[in-house]
Amino acid sequence: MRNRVLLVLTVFATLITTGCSSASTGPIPIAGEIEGPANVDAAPGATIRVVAREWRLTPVTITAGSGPRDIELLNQGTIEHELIILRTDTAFDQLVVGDNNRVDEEASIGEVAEIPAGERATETFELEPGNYVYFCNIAGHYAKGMRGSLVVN
Ligand SMILES: [Cu+2]
Repeated sequence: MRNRVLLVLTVFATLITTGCSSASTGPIPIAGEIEGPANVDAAPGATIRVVAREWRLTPVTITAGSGPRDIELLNQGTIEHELIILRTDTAFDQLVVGDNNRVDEEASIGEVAEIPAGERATETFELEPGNYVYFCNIAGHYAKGMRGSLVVN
């Protein structure tokens, strides 16, 4: 009898532990406190975090040093989003949107592919000095405001 109680307690404790550990890697809360400042001067070597929501990306402007940089996309919206980085001297809100409601990605230097709401993903980008625009290129999202400016020194 005592062994059975112990077994039940062990199973219960395992379930609680498993539940907690999966929660920490699962969806993050959609809360305001993670969204940072509108303009970021990225510290050398630090991961650059971009928060996606409908219909904006935060920060709106990023300044960073050149070299390999990790860029994290954190989706705090309610639908799927992505992050495309395009090298261009065009202002971040003046890119041409095609008939498909998307921006031409030909000059893209890389992307963080679509991630579901509540998730995050990081990619490493080789940033050379220059002007870039980052945006979500799911149809309609750029025009609705999901875009920002990256200047690499
Ligand atoms: Cu989007």
